[in-house]
Amino acid sequence: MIERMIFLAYDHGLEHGPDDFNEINCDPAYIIEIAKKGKFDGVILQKGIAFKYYKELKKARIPLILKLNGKTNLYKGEPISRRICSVEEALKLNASYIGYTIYIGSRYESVMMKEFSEIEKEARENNLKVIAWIYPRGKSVENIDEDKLMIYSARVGMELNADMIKIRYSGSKEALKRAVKIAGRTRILLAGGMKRDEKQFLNQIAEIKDVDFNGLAVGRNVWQSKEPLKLARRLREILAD
Ligand code: FBP
Repeated sequence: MIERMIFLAYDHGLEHGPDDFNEINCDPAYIIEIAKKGKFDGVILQKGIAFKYYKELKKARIPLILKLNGKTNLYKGEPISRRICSVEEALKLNASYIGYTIYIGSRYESVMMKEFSEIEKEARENNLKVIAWIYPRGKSVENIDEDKLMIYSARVGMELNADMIKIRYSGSKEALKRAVKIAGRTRILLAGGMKRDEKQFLNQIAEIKDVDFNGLAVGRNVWQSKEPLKLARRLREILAD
């Protein structure tokens, strides 16, 4: 049976800005509570929250996935996300995984790939696992079929020696099967995307549950929900089914 994980992503304050948050979910302590009570396999944070809420994280005993790069959405050029945190800091924070985003297809993909490969090497030397967010972005990929891009993303993560690859589901189950296959021994996680109607979101996961992907790294669909713990429970039930 395939091992499945569900990570709670909360790096949006940097990537999207405060518009993603309301008065409740803008509080990192609230998210750490959800991660704990919702039995998530880890929480994905940038270093600011990880350092400032270290005590809460430690108490909750939730594995930390520390993002080492990031950008804001104010910048509108060809996508690039540079390193803003080190493997050394990840070790100080007792992170279980480090995460890094690569925008494949961007004019700057080589910069991110090089940075990723240095980080990946350092992470391995320190027994840290590596999750690569592989997101096709930029002018060059504008007219390329979504399924093709998802499958290519999966292979890129594998070629770069990531332990897990976070990709966006294109909406085609057949393409997802191919992406899982093409990623070989590298595990596939699916991002959640924008907040959707909960039934619709859960139905989509239920439709693909028999594909051998390894889980979800989901953010907005959980912590923007009025009942995040209920949603988390349903997700776990569906994936374990
Ligand atoms: P969601 O489940 O909310 O989509 O989060 C997944 C994620 O990859 C986050 O880790 C990241 O902050 C965000 O999506 C990036 O979103 P965008 O597609 O706008 O770059």
